[in-house]
Amino acid sequence: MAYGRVRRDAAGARVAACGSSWLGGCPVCYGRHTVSLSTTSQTAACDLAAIVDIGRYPLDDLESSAGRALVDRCRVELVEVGACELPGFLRPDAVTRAVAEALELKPLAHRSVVIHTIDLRPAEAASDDEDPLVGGYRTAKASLAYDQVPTRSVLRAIYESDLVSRFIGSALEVDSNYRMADELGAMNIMYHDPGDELAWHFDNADFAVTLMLQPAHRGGIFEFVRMLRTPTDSNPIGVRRLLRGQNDSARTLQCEAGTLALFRGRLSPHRVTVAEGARPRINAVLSYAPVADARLSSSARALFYGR
Ligand SMILES: O=C(O)CCC(=O)C(=O)O
Repeated sequence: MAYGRVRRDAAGARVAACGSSWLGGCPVCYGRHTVSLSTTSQTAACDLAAIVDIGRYPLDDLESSAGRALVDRCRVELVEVGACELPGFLRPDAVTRAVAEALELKPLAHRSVVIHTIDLRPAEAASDDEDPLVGGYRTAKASLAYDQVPTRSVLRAIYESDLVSRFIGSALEVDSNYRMADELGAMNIMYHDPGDELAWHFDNADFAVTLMLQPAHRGGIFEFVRMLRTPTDSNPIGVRRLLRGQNDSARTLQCEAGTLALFRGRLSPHRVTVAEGARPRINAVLSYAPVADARLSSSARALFYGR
């Protein structure tokens, strides 16, 4: 995949796609863009620079040595660790705004408690004694669908940026990386109130991209076991051991507020431990696909969003 290009003015300074200097944000076009569900970028580089720490993470100049080093670091971590964390991806004031926006929207989120297998198939009931591979495990959370996230929000500006999509595609070494075309599932805000959790699961997609806005007061920790399966070995013995609590090789991601995390979840089981304390865990899940028109099935929509 080609790295992104940066524009320069006559003096050679870096300029945003809108043409103005992006350092310190763009006073000309910031906040005026309109966004809609589209595979076309709706976020100018100057808008992004006011939200993402472009100095630390040069998404607008991936061909530079710093940009190449960033992509290479992500690729190495994704192979060696199975996940990659970019702390401070979101600027602190953007985190504050995004949390305020998310808390205002929280009453609209769809709350679900689902019992499922580790392969995300519906299960009849939670069970301890039967084969853990067919047993049910509890996932409880509330999800805000993409069409409920307002047009001029911090999270839409990030998700609808081509620079972000291109960087994620480069880091994950995928040939084509499109924002998902699903009005509900493309990008979600997830809320974990006290007692909520995500049970161990393997994803249906190759990778997941999350952006932490507010960790739980206690708990709500992302845990994963790198490559417990391979494309040719579903490793039922190893998976049973994990579900019986006999695998102590799980790693955790720190996921401080503002951290972008990339994770290969199809072969590496992962969970989010029970959230505790008064402060809800809030993060965004950004969904991408190798094709331009990827959508959820109607059953998945009903399960995740209740409509
Ligand atoms: O909320 C998280 O940190 C993890 C989300 C997750 O497990 C997933 O998207 O598959």
